[in-house]
Amino acid sequence: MERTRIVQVASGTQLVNAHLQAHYEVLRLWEQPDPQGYLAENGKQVRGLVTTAGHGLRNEWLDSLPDLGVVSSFGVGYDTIDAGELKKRGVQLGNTPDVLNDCVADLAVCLLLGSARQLVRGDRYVRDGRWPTEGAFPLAQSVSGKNVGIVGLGGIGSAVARRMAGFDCEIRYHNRKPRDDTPYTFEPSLAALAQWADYLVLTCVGGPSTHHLINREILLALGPKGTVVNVSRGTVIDEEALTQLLLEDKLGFAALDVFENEPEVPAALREHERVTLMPHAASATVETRLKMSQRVIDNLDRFFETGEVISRVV
Ligand code: 8YV
Repeated sequence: MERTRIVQVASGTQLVNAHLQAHYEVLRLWEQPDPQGYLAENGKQVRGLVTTAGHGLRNEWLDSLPDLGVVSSFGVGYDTIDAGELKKRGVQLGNTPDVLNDCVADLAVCLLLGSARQLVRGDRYVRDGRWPTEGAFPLAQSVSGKNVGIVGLGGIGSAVARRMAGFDCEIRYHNRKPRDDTPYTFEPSLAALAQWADYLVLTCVGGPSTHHLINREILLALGPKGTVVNVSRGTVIDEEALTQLLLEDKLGFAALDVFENEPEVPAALREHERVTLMPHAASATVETRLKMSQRVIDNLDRFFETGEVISRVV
């Protein structure tokens, strides 16, 4: 039997690679020095495309893929994929929401606590043998009972809120619209939320709608005792303003999993002692990556079986 032809943009997890290899005719785009030219020659009869939130999909490719019906992307974010363009062309887009909410929220809390209690610095202090000679470590910031502002109360934001409520924190949130299914207080003004919050946690979507949402004004409102935690997208924060305000001591702390120009992180952030850094790893546990992989596979297979992906963006 002839196999369905798909394009794989980047090598995936073992599970994804093995499944695709076993069930589809896979065009491995990442091995092509000229992806555009390769697709122009081989794109006919391609019915599916598998990519990741990080690698996305270039609109220029689409004209070479006239038979494309489905895009299955590894990750919940799809800011690197033009969902509107796919919709226009009648191509379904599937992503991997929900299965990673707990895992991403865990890392947000980990970053928040780690930054507040200076976990990384403390570890280094002990390892470097400074404790016996320099004595007690500088005092940190408390977490329990503090104010936590959440920017983007979706599945991940709600999971962060539940966790921080367990630390007796008061939770407020800013969204495009208030939600009527949560116990948390809606704050229509992002600046007012930042002013109120000790910890401002970003769990909103990326893309043009949130580009530099967290700008100089918002960071100034958060202030010299405030902490910004970002597990959303690097583009949500004006990174230059963030760096500047940290250097001027007008912003307290930053705990970041994502950056504007990943994997490049500006030296000023890497060298700043009140910054905690992670290499975009909020969903990167064995268990969660397995669930995400399975959803990528299920979205694709289900589309070819029923005409509908499971987790449909468009
Ligand atoms: C992954 C992510 O790092 O889900 C997302 O949107 O950013 C992360 O879970 C990403 O999918 C890897 O490309």
